[in-house]
Amino acid sequence: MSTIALVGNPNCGKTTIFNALTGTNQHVGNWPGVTVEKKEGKCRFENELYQVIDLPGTYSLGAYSEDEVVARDFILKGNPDVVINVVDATNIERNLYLTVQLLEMGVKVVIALNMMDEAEDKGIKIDTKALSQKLQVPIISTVASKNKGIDALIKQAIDVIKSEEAKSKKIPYGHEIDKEIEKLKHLLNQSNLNVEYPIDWIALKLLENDSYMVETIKKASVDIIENVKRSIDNLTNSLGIDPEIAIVDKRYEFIERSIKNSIKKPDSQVQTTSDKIDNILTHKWFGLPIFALIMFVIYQLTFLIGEDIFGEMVA
Ligand SMILES: Nc1nc2c(ncn2[C@@H]2O[C@H](COP(=O)(O)OP(=O)(O)OP(=O)(O)O)[C@@H](O)[C@H]2O)c(=O)[nH]1
Ligand SMILES: [Mg+2]
Repeated sequence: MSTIALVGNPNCGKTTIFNALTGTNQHVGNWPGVTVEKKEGKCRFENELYQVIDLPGTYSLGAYSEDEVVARDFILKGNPDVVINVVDATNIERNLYLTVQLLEMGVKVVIALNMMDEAEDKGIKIDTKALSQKLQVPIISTVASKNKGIDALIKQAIDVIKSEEAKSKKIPYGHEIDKEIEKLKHLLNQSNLNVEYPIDWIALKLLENDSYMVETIKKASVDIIENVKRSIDNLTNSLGIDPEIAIVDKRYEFIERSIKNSIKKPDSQVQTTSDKIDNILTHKWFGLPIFALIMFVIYQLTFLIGEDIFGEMVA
């Protein structure tokens, strides 16, 4: 049975999509060794069953929090056949940081661009076709809370499962970092390591000084880790900053370029009805008189209603 994993930032709608896909056919437990909740379920599409896993919300795939480690370990070791990356359309730049990391890992990804109703309310316009071309990932717009787009999403995910192997995406990190990546790749290729991750990604993670990757490679070759340290020192000297930070910057630059022509935000934020009411109620001059008026009306009502009830009781 093929496995579909739901991955995304906290609160972007993963569980809502999970529920829409699996209905009552789900099971909640814990991930081994941690207190993080594990949700698994089954989804039937065109008479075939798929296993669906709802992973904890995470902004990144480093090794900093339990949630991050659970999500990342499942993607690396659980070998999902496709990852549905749920992206909050109202906060696309921040959400795409995780997307970029998934693409770098070389997993098969479909983006569920969720909260499209809220994005529309806020006047955010997204050209999903252009964005999909830039990122080279299929994108399906969804409003999970209203069950919109869910069928199209599962269909797309299955198409991707059946498509050819995914390749890890290369983001340009600039000449200096790219050069060190190439050096490390060469070393990794020569040492015939028995690890199943893409070589580009291993080299990148080593330069990021990622604790999990450093430990994994150290077991196979201490020599490579010595070379990594040298590469990091070289880069810190030439870039003037820690390569880990430089890599984060480059990912954000890539995101900026990708969304430049596909997302339009309103010049001034569109005001929702609740914003408009807030503006009147908290106005510098009218705020207090309105407050006094409301209190007066409540006071009068209390007596009017009170008199009616008690008046009748006494009578
Ligand atoms: N307006 C709107 N609300 C949504 C949409 N999808 C989900 N929500 C709401 O957003 C909130 C968070 O949704 P969840 O599905 O719990 O999000 P999550 O990603 O599982 O959150 P964590 O597990 O905490 O990371 C809930 O109140 C949902 O009803 C959507 O497309 N539009
Ligand atoms: Mg959830």
